[in-house]
Amino acid sequence: MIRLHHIPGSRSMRVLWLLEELGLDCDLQNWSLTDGSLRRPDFVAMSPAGRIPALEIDGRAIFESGAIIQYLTERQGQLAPAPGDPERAEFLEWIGFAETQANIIQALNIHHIFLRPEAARSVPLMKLDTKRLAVTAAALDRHLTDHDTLLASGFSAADCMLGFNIQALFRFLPEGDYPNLTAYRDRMTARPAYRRAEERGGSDAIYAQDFYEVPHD
Ligand SMILES: N[C@@H](CCC(=O)N[C@@H](CS)C(=O)NCC(=O)O)C(=O)O
Repeated sequence: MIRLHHIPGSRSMRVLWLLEELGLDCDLQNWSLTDGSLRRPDFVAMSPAGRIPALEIDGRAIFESGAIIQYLTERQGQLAPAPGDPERAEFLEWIGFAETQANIIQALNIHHIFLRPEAARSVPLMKLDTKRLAVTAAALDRHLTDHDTLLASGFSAADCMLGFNIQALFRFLPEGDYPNLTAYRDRMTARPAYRRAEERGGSDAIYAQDFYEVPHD
C-alpha cells in the first residue's frame, strides 16, 4: 500500500502527478495547512518539519518532495536519467530549481494569504519576492524557448517537480510575460496523468483570487 499525505494545491501535487504517470495507485490522506494538525506527533513522526508531502511506501515514510520523486523514479526505473547518464546532472538541477522557486511562491503565499493582520505584511519584502519569482520564471521561459519538456530527451519526473509551481506562480506573475512557460503549463496540465491527479487530489485549497497584485506602499 502506498499512502500520500496531501493538501490540494500544495507540493504533494508533484508526487500525486508522478504516481499517476507511473501507474501506481495510492491511498490519499488529506491534511490542512491551517488547523495545526501538521504539528501533531503522528504527522511529525513521518515528516519532521511538519510539511506536506510525506509518502508511506515500502514500509517507511519519506519526506521532502524532491527525495520522494527521486525514490519513486529509482524504484520504478522510469522517468529519470540513471546515474551516469549525460542528462543526470540536468535532471538533478531542475529538481533543486523547482524547490528554489517553490520557496519563493511559499513566501508570497504567506505574505498575501496567511499572514494576519494585513498590517503585519512587508510590502518591500512582497516586492522583492515577486521580483525573485520573476527571475526564476524568466529562466524557465528562456529554457522552454527550444524545449517542450525540461529535459531534451522528453517528459521526466523533473517536470512533475514543477507540478505545484506551474499553477501557483501565475497567481503572482502575469501569464503574458512568459509565453513559453504558459504554453508549457498548458501542455503539462493537459497530460492525462496530470488531469487524473488533479481530479483525485481535489481543487486547490490555498488561493481565493486568480491574481494577487503587489500592494502599494
Ligand atoms: N522542501 C519541502 C517543502 C514542503 C513544504 O513546505 N510544504 C508546505 C505545503 S506546499 C507545507 O507543508 N507547509 C506547512 C508549513 O509551512 O507549516 C518539500 O519539497 O517537501
